[in-house]
Amino acid sequence: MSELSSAATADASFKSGFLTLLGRPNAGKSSLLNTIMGKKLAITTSTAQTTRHRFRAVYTTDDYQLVIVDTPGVHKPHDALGEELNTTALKSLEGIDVAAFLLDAHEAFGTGDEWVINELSKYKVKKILVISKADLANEEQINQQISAAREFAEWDDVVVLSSHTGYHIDEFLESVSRCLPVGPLWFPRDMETDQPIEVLVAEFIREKVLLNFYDEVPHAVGVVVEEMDYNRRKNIERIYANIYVERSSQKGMLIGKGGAAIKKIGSEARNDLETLLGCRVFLDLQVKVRKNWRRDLNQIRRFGYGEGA
Ligand SMILES: Nc1nc2c(ncn2[C@@H]2O[C@H](COP(=O)(O)OP(=O)(O)OP(=O)(O)O)[C@@H](O)[C@H]2O)c(=O)[nH]1
Ligand SMILES: [Mg+2]
Repeated sequence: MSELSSAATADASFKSGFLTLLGRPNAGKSSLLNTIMGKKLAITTSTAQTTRHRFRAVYTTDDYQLVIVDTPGVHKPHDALGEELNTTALKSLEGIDVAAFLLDAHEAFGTGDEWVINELSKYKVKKILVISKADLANEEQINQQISAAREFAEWDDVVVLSSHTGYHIDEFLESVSRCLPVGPLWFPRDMETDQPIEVLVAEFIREKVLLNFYDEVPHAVGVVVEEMDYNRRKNIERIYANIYVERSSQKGMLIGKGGAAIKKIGSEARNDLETLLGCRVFLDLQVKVRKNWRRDLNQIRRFGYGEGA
């Protein structure tokens, strides 16, 4: 037994386990993860299919350790990328303790939600119904969502919350922790995510591309960090990354007139990266064309999205 786990199991009431966040694209899964963690680790945008990795964050208190698995939104797939994202999300239900199904309080309950709940019902896990974005809905809407979701499954608990205002976040964590089994500290207390730093950096860059261009290139964008080089004396991280798009017209758009667009993306990403890394950042971004990469499973995995991630 490792030192870490023996220290934790000395306390017989310490609990630990896995929570998967599941729901349709845009339901607010990554925002909930960030609010629980108290900082931005996962990227969030108002476009569907923002999350492409099965992203794990580790939340540790004096009483329990929770591994939170953020997943890509589950939806009817249109291409190989979509299928891969579904597989990634559903696979993360295997061997976990609790699943939270997020239902947007102000979006009408639809067949997409029904489909996700049916998938979820196939797994033997504790199930919490989360009505998200409570700040955007009234009581009647919220009650309608709860009744609709109750028609399709039995829920161990129901929590109405808002990641933006912090409403009922503590209640949600209490509810989850009640479902956790007694268990050891699996990860060091100060560990926050299992993602390599290159993946976080690539995701932060992709978020800025989506925020600036989501009408034009929503899902055609893939980002790969080629190199990161930290200079201790200058306390500066040099980051070289490629942004892949599917068509040369998209490349032109991302670069912009005289490079204005890519400069804007770069400076917005740099601000966030300096917070994430705690040092100055030099960011070199190149835009490249990789035709039809979303239909090519090998390419999707080379980017690190989906199943293999
Ligand atoms: N008003 C409000 N907006 C929210 C809340 N939580 C999330 N949002 C917004 O909803 C949008 C989607 O949030 P995400 O957290 O990216 O959703 P997601 O479920 O991770 O989406 P995918 O990764 O695409 O599946 C973003 O614009 C968020 O700012 C909330 O509590 N209140
Ligand atoms: Mg997400």
